[in-house]
Amino acid sequence: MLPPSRRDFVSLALAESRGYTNGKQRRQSCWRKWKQLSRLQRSIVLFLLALMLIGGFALYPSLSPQWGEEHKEEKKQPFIIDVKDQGRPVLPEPRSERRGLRKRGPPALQNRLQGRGNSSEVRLKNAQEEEEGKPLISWHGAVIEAEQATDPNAKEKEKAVEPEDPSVLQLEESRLEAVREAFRHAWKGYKEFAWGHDELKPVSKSYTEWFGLGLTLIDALDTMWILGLKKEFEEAREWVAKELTFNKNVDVNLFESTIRILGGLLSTYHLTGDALFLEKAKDFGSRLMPAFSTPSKIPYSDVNIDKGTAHPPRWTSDSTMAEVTSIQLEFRELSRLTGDPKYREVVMEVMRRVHRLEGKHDGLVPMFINTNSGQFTHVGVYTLGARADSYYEYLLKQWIQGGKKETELLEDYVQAVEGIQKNLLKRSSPLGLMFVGELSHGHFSPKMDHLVCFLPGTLALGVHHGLPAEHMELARQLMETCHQMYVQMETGLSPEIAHFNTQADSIQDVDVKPADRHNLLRPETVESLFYLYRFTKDRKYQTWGWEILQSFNKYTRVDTGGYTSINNVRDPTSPSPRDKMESFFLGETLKYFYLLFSDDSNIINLDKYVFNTEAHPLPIWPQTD
Ligand code: DMJ
Repeated sequence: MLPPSRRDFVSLALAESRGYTNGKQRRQSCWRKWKQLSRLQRSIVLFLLALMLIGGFALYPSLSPQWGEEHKEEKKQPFIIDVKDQGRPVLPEPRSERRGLRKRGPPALQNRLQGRGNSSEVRLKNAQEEEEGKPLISWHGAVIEAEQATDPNAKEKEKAVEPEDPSVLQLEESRLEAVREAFRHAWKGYKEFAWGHDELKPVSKSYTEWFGLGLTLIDALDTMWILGLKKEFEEAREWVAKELTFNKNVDVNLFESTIRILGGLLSTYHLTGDALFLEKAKDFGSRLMPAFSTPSKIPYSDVNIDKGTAHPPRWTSDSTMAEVTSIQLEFRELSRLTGDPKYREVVMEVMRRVHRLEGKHDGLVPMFINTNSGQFTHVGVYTLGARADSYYEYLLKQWIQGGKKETELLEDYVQAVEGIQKNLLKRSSPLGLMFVGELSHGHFSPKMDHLVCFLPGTLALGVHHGLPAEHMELARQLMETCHQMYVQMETGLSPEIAHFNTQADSIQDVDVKPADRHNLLRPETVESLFYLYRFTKDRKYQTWGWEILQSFNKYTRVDTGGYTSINNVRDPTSPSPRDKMESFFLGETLKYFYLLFSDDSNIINLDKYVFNTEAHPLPIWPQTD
């Protein structure tokens, strides 16, 4: 028989191990156990407890600052907007990456760039990647949780491990070849009937002159390089070297010549490394400078590149908003390359003044600005279409070009998107398509220019660079709408302007007024399809683009060479050619088709390049600049 105390102990232990005890019993047993211990045993237990307590306190101070630091570190992470004392939000610099090697050489770039990356001076980490898990705070206080954001790389990562399906590769190559073939056909017409002139008239086999500077040829240079059309590129280079001169007594439009000529020369210089193009860009850029000699510093629309004189259009002293705010990427880049700040200074002065101007409506700008007073004119009319479109595009793109430091640009962009969401969006009937209308003195008009179809691509680009995920949702919906602007037409080609039906009993979403039925071979929808495909890898965007290319081939291709704009997208039996191939068909439309059909995200990597509004890629600046 065990002594009573031992019996108790055993029975308690058994009871505990079977899990029969309640809390009160457990407390009693502990007390009983404590009392059973000898004085020495109790002292040892107490001593050990005291030791543990002291150790705990001693360690605490060394742990606490570490916590503090960790939290500070978190706050310092890039892409979290740091709200400083003055209340002005400051976006910390993105992490600077090591300089990449310049990769230059002859065309057929797309073959040799596989897996190597494009020529670049900076390697920026994907913004989304860097900000993973970190909240982004909008200028208007909304906190955007990073996990809401789409991971633009997710599909690309999937793609990287996807085994190369031969039928997919074959389809890709056949579509790329179809674009090259379309380019060669267009080039054939230009070469035979318009060589060295501004635009081809493919039906009458002649040409038009706008500036008299070989506009189509210059606009198409980097497209040929990207498509790998070596022979054509070399012939064009030869013309630039031997024939192109800016010593000409001609008036050029500041905006159009900047985006097409200056932008085309600068991007070709970057892709090829050929100093000829930089020299030409310098010469041309310096001849545009007189446009900025105005009382308000808001440039005139036209410059005579020989006399060095500038003037507004004959009927007004206004310039259009898009024109004065969509020349910045090119002038800024020219300053960076030449080391001469004057180009950057004149265009940034325009941005500063526009930023400060009263008269915006929730971040939306009027279509005109006066070159004498520097004030907005025609206040009260707001559109994302003609005369305002690329103002919004360049806010975002300048911010990207400069390494995401110029917070006023981002602020204006984010506010403008909020303004679009608040004032310009409506749904059509019967399909419920989200479209961007116009506001005229408080009256909403369901009119949408095809030009507005740049917007899905720009929104998607913003999300890729860290902006709110809800912009991507809007981009997807607007992309669908732009697609419908094509498929609801009998030719499968979009009109220049669409009117959306909003009444519940409508039969078709898109209506077109007789004067708006033309198609100028514009790029905006194909451009946005390219961005949406690059970031989502959803193949439906390629399919939509492929259908558009088929329609261009069916209704706008001229047998003897070239493509023509048409008068009537609603009449497949008589689309009525307008006899003009705009330079942007080669500069933009065909280039974006090619990039859309390519699965190689390294052909013009969007973490290294930003496209100007004429589809000429310019480098995102290295962080040391
Ligand atoms: C091009 O010159 C540019 O894309 C510009 O931003 C808008 N108009 C044409 C293409 O439609």
